[in-house]
Amino acid sequence: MAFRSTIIIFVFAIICLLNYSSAAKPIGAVSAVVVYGEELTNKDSGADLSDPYVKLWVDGNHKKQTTVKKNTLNPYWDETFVFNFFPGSHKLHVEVWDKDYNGDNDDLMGQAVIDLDNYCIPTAAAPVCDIGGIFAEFDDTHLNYVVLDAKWHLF
Ligand SMILES: [Ca+2]
Ligand SMILES: [Ca+2]
Repeated sequence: MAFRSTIIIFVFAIICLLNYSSAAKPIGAVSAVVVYGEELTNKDSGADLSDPYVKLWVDGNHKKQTTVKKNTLNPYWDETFVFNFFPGSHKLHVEVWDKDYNGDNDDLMGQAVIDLDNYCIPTAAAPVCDIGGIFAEFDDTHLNYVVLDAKWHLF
């Protein structure tokens, strides 16, 4: 009986610990607009073009994603996403995927990690930081990119 109680207390302690460690409070929010992509990679064959969508997240947040734009390498989304930001984690992750409908896994078309600190850092004195347009380039050709428009602010 005592052993059982010990286990229950132990499990309870672990749950409390997990809750505590995941309870870091956000100090602000990032608003990111996925605007459009240009000259993206074709990951379909024959006469078909990729069906791109974007997954994006800021460190400490769940992934979010845009709608799928069918059969295009120059998609236009204009979709807005809001993320929390936490102390010390300020990277915006961007992945473009080709949706496949024939039962295959979707194909990764490109990915980029954007360090928001390189653009500007909101402070108590200037709590809104308008990053403006960001090119998420997926190779060095100056083609194959997604344009985002982002701002972040402290609560
Ligand atoms: Ca494909
Ligand atoms: Ca496809």
